[in-house]
Amino acid sequence: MSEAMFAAVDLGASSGRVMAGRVGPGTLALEEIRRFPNRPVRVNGTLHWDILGLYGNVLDGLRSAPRGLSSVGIDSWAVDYGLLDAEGRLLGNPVHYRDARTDGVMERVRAELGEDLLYRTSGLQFLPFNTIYQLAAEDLSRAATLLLVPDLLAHWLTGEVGAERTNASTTGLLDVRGGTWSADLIDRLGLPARIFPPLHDPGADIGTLRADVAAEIGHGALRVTAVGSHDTASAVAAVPAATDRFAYISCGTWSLVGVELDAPVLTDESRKANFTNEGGVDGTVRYLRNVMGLWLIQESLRTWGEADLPGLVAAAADVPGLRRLIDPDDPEFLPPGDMPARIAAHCRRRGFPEPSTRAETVRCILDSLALAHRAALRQAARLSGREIDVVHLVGGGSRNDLLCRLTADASGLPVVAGPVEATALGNVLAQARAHGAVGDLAESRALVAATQDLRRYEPSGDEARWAEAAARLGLEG
Ligand code: ADP
Ligand code: LRH
Repeated sequence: MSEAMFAAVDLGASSGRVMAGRVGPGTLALEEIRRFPNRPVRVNGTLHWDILGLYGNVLDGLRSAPRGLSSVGIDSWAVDYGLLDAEGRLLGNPVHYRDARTDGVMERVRAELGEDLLYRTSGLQFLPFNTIYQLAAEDLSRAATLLLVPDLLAHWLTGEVGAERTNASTTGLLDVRGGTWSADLIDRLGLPARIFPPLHDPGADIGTLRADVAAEIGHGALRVTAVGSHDTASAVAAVPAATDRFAYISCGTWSLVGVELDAPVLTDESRKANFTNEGGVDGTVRYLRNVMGLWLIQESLRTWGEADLPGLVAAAADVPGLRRLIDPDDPEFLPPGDMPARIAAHCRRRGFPEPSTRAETVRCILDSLALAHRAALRQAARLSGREIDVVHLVGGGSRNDLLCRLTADASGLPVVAGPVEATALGNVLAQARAHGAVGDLAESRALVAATQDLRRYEPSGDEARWAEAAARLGLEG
C-alpha cells in the first residue's frame, strides 16, 4: 500500500474546516487548509444555516489544498437538509435544527404514530429536531429531492444525487434493520416518497467534480468519495480503540456518548432511556445518547461576548466542584439565547446556589456534563450488555483538560483524550480505505492510535461523591 492524500471537508455546528490528510503505512497526518466559523443567521424570525457561505468556504479550502489529491469526502452535523425543486434549484435556505418551527411537532407525530412503531422502525432517539419532525412541519409541495447537508454539497460539487446511509440514519425515516428508507413511515406521515434519493454507504464513489467546479478550484477530475457523512459516524470510526470493550464521547457542540455494536437495541427500556441506534461505518450501530455538550459553553461565551475559553476553563479548575449543578439535557437549554441566565435559574430551581462569576458558570457546566457523561456511559453499558474498560473522548472537547479529568472521576473509568480532529481523520480514513491506502476499521484505528497525540486520565477514586451528586440531580443512569 502506498501513500495517498485526501481532502476532508468537515462541517461542525460551530465551525467548518477543510483538511488534507496523508495516509500510508505507519502514516496518518492532517494538515489544516482552511477553518471558518459556522454562524447561524436569523431571517424573518427563522434560524437558518448560511449554506452558500459554507459552500463558498469549502470551495476556497479545496482551491488552496495541495494538488495530487486522490479524492475529497464531506461530513457535517446531522438531521438538516436542503430541498431541491424539479429543476434542481434549492428551495429556500436550510433551516437550523435549533429553530422553533418543530415546537410541539414531535409530540404530535408520536401521538399519531406511536412511540413504539417509530422506535422499532428507525431505532432513533426522540429529539425534537430529527428530520422526520422537521419534514412534518414543512411545505413539501414543490420539493422534488431532499438532500442532507453533506449530500447537498456533494451534489453541488458533482451534480450527483444520493443519500449516504450513516447520516440518513439520523432522519428517523431509515429502517434500522434493512437500511432502506421506511416506506411505511413515509406513507403514514403522508410525505412524498419521490424526495428520498437512492442510498449509498461510506466508501462509495459519488462522482467527479463538475467541469465548472473543477475549473473554479483547479483540481481537474477530482473524485468525491462517500465517507461516514454524519460527523459523529466519522468521529467514531477514528476512535483509537484496540478492542471492542470501549465507550466513546464525541465531544463538541454535543457530547455523543455510547458504544459500538453489531446490532441495534430496540427494547422498551432503551426507548425510555432515549438511546439511539444510528448507523456507523461498516454497518456498525452507534448506540448512544445525545448529551447537550459544549453548546452550553458556546452559548454562554456568545452571551458574555467573551472569547478566552482556555482562560475560563483554567479559572473554573480553581472553583470548588459539585456545588452548583444542572441537568444539562433539560430541553430548556436547546434553543439559542441567554445561557448563563437559564443556568442560574435552573440552579435556583434545583436548590443549588446560583453561579455568581463566569468561572463558576463554566464549572457548573463542566461538573454537570461530567455527571451526564457518567449517567450515559452507565446506561449504555447496562442497556447493551457491553463491558467498558476505557472511554475515548474525541473532538474539540478533548482539548478541555478539566472536562476530561472530571469525566474520568465521575465515571470511575480511564479516559483517553484525543484526537481533537477525530471527525476529519475518520473522513480521511474512509476515503483511504476505499482507495486501498489502509485496511479495515481495526487497522484504521490502530493507525490513529499509533500516530495521533493522546492523553490518558485515570479516575481519582472519589466516585462516591459523584454518585451522591448524580442521585441528587436524578442523573443516576
Ligand atoms: P463541532 O464539530 O460541534 O463544531 P468541535 O469538535 O469543533 O465542535 O469542538 C468545539 C468545541 O471544542 C468548542 O465549543 C470548545 O468548547 C472546545 N474547544 C476548542 N478549543 C478548546 C481549547 N483550547 N480549550 C478548551 N476547549 C476547547
Ligand atoms: C453532532 C451532531 C449530532 C447530532 C446533532 C444534530 O455534530 O451531528 O450527532 O445529533 O449534531
